[in-house]
Amino acid sequence: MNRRDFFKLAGAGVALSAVTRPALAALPEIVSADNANTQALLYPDTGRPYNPVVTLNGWSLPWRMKNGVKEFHLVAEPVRREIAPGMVANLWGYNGQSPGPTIEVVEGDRVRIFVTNRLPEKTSVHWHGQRLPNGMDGVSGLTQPAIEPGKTFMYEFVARRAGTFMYHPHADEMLQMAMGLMGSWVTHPKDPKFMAVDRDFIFLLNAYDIQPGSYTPKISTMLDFNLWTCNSRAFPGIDPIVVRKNDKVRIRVGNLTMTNHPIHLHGHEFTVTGTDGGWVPPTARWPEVTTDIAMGQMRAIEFVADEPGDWALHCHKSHHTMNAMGHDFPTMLGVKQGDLVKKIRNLVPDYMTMGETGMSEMTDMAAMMDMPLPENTLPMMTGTGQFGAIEMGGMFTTVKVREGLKRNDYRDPGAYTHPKGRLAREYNDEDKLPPATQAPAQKHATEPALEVKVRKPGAHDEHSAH
Ligand SMILES: [Cu+2]
Repeated sequence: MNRRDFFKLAGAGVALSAVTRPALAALPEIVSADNANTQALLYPDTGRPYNPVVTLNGWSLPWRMKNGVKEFHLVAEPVRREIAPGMVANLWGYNGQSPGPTIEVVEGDRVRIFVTNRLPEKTSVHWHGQRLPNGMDGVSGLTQPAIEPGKTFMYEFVARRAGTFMYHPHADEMLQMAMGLMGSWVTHPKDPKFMAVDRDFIFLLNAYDIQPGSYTPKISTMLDFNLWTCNSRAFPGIDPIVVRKNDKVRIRVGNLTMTNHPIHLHGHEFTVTGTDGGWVPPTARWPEVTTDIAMGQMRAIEFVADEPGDWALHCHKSHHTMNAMGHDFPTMLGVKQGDLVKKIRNLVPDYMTMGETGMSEMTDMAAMMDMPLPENTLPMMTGTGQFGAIEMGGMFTTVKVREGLKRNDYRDPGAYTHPKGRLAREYNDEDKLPPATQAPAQKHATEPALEVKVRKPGAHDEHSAH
């Protein structure tokens, strides 16, 4: 399929009154995405060669080469983003989606980025982590005047350092980032063989507070967000990371939420090979299965995908693998509720409790309690695997390791087929469970009487008294 098929030109149907016609002619065309699918790799047809990245549930922005300068055109604008099937959010983004498209350049490239503001308020773009002239750093008021609505600004600098970066506004920052205005940036090394991997993925961690039944994030929320997303997608809306067995895999993650996220990979150890500051020297790396990504940080992790299967990749804060629902319900484990809930709901229609045996039953709570979910609201725990409910939402996806995939095939291969005898199963013997016995008391092999001398602080002893 032609990559062009994925895109529509944003010109049609969009008011261009903000930008004057002669100015528009000199600007690079506006390329826009109208859906949240992971798009095909964007291979460079001009400039230095590089190995492109896959933006999870996103895409990379095409450029035009003008007198040796790579020119990109970002348009900050209100967008509608599908968070997962069944829920759409009114966000702010770039070029049709939130987050905006990934910008890919090569170390040493001269880059010119036109930024058109179609938001109702002023904005700016900060190129997070880059070496650049101070006046290109995008901090409104400090390093430049803000970009007023309808205006287009031009940023220009040389991408001096290879690595993983982000871009986001530095104007009314809290509101604009709570609305989803952000994007990823990769500066590839000049030598495509340096740190080369077989598959290279990138996404941003972001979070929203969208109350059940509504479409627009609350922008003053400090910590109590209810939608934890990767590239503004919540599980099961996040695409799987599909790799071939024995591929060397890199996953680049940036955090633009208001809290940290310990990102955990199942089945493999990885090393952190890149941070905000660049590549980690090989002698300074150590193996991990979880790496904490603080606010404003980026991490590149790498591993060899040598264990076939469907491996979970998720934030280890367990309330970050849940979707929006009330979090103020009481713990009812072991409490016999009978038809109490129904009686209370006669008085308090929205009353909900956690189940008496746990929360799994909330997966089909709507049916159980004869209560439909509010409009435009994702179930709290959702997603279905080949063995039933996964009971996850939020920052959760899978790394699908398969043999026999084609070189550029990133399509979801479906559920993993487990080899015979390599799947957890019910123990089904005729024998009864053995009776429980007391754990034996711990005994030391030899128990010499220990003499402990206690020296009280301040007490005069032979060291302090002269
Ligand atoms: Cu998290």
